[in-house]
Amino acid sequence: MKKNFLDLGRQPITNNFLSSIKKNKLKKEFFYNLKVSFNNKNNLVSLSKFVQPSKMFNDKYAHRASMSKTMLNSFKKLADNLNKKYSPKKVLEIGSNDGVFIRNFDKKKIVAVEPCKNLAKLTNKMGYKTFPNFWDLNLSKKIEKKFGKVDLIFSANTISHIPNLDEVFKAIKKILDKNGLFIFEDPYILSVIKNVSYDQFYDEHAHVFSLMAVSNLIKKYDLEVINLEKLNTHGGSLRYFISHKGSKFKVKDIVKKYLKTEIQNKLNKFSTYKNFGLKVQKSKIELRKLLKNIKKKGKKVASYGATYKSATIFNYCKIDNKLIDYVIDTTKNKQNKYTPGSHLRIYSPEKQPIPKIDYYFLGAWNFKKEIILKEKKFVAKGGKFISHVPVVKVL
Ligand code: JHZ
Repeated sequence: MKKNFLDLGRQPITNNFLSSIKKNKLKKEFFYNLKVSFNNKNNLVSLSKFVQPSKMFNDKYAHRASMSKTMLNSFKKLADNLNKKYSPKKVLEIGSNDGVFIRNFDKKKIVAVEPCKNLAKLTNKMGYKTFPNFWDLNLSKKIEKKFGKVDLIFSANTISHIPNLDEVFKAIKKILDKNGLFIFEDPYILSVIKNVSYDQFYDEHAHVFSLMAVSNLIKKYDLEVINLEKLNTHGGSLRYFISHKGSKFKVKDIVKKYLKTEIQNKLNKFSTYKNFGLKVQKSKIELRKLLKNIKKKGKKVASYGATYKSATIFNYCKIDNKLIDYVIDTTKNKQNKYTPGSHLRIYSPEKQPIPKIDYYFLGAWNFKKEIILKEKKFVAKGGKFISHVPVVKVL
């Protein structure tokens, strides 16, 4: 049974960066109520109501995974390891975004799937065969007919975006070679709880996984988790290595170890999520208090990174341009637009309207290290960062 533990209020589509905030444009802005639930049957954390995928993943998709050095390096390291260890013959990626993973492979080996048509066009132009569709059983059958079974399937920050997980795993079961590997990574619920990073919940994140939940979901398809890797990316992610039961792969000890840790952290208990929900309410009060105090002193605050995550923060905490002056982002197609719901103007870091910003709120807190390294001059001039994870504070 699904039971709600968190209410994040009225929220927009996080990819809906607005070109104009004129009244007639704002009238058309779509909002929904964001509530998060725990299912005690399979231990899965999901949105209580899903937003229709076609509303989110369209031909104007803004996020470019290759905008961060951290992600470029993470995917290159994985691809190099996979090429060395398994030399896969056919690689399928589900949710290939701007080609940040597949660019590390021989073009002939790749089949990619990307429902955002602008992105699929981009990787097709790069020479990587990309299907501009949602991942489902029909598409899996179509790809198998054309290319045969695949021995490696990869997916980063995508499986968590698909409401119907039964369809996902059925489609994977169908096309994965009998000794093939399906590897996917997504934000880890234990990290979300520890960091109080409630901003991992938004329209696109239909689910936030635990190992327990993934194991429960795949067992009916005779699939099993054989290995795991804990990643620091996106504030703490888990990379699952999955194969058919009875394949050549043996289940590694780390899988049992993680299951034990999850039980110790009570990820199978509703009370854990309820307590997390209380911490989220406190975080909202603290963030508003901090920003109000800073603004009272006449200081200037910009948000660093027009992230999808920060849509949840700004809309839940009711942050507008009285508390944050504007947002900066390196992604060209977010610049000179407005953030969804909160309507803050987004600028290129090189073209900021205020020459001396006092504080940057880390909207992209998951890239804290990379950003602080990049912003040495800002820090040397007395500039400070604000973060809300794990507790609201000036760093
Ligand atoms: P980032 C998106 O979420 C959406 P977001 C999606 N649903 C998802 O799951 C994750 O990605 C993977 C900018 N930036 O990665 C680039 C700078 O401006 O945290 C990005 O716009 N300067 C698919 O948006 C944003 O910040 C910098 O120096 O929450 C980061 O977005 C760096 C490092 C980044 O994901």
